[in-house]
Amino acid sequence: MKYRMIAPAVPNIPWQERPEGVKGAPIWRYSENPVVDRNPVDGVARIFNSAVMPYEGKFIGVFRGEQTNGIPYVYLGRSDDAIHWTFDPEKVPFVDEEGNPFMPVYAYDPRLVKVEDTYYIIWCGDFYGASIGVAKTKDFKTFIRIENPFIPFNRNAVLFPRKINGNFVMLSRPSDSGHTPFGDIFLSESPDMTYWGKHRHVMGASHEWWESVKIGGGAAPIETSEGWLLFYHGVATTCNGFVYSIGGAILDIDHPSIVKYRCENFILTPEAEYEERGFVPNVVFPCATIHDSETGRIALYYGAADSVVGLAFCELDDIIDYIKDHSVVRDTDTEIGRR
Ligand code: BMA
Repeated sequence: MKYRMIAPAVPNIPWQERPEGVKGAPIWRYSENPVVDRNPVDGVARIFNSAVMPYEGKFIGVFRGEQTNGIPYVYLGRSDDAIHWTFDPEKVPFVDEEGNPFMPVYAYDPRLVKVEDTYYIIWCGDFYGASIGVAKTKDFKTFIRIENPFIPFNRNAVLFPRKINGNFVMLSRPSDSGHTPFGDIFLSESPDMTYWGKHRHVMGASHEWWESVKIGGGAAPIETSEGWLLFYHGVATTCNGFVYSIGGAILDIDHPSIVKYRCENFILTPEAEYEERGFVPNVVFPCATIHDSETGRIALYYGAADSVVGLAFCELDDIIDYIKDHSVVRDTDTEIGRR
């Protein structure tokens, strides 16, 4: 391998070889997509925008379950192969730091990131307006909500998988109370997951047409020898509404508000029937990767059309080279992001 992934090996990563005829970015969809179909749990109409990771030799995940009353919550799922998932029938039972039940009003687009010995679940929820909720667990039995990191409005929060310069680091996207016709990715640091500051601008929309309305964090960044590999979402507007694609960028390893490379082309855009047709058509929304440092294989999990979960595959060397070969960065990308 040309580049290195600094992460544990995951020998049982789900995988399918690259088929003939992949055009554009070197990424291909799992032939049996979607991996989670409609009505997966009693009382849940759709599971999409969800995050999974290796756990005790198998896989675990936090899933956005749109209940039949329309309210989204986080559900826990487990899998032996990261393709066939079994979901807990009940919502994740969040508690406060004293152990009392403390359920969010709603929770969507969860991410799951392990930092040191703790797993953090991050979602978008109501804090007198849409903002970011966070909980921690060590055993996937007790889920303790900790302080909300930001005031409204904010969405698309993604934690880095390790501290950088001694602090936790989170990407987020300040927004409005509606469907937000703007949005850049910012970064914030915390010594303790309670107090957040040292806010920096990472990168903005308006770069290319497919991401000209807004962008937001996607999967937790992957540490590599070239920097942090970030799959994020970019939004275009059309006469039929928003179109969500997946983009790729590489952030500086020690100062991740500096964008080293940013791919001018999308990595994945709605093309498959289950991406173009659904509750919200034309959406591919990345929330997690499973990645294997031994082989450089990456399995990317994304929500499709706010209806189902899709899976796509790529290899570290190819995707980094594609991002570098098609990189266009502007001043607002390469500067430290403080004004
Ligand atoms: C965003 C979020 C995502 C969703 C997308 C498309 O604002 O709500 O959960 O996938 O819109 O509807």
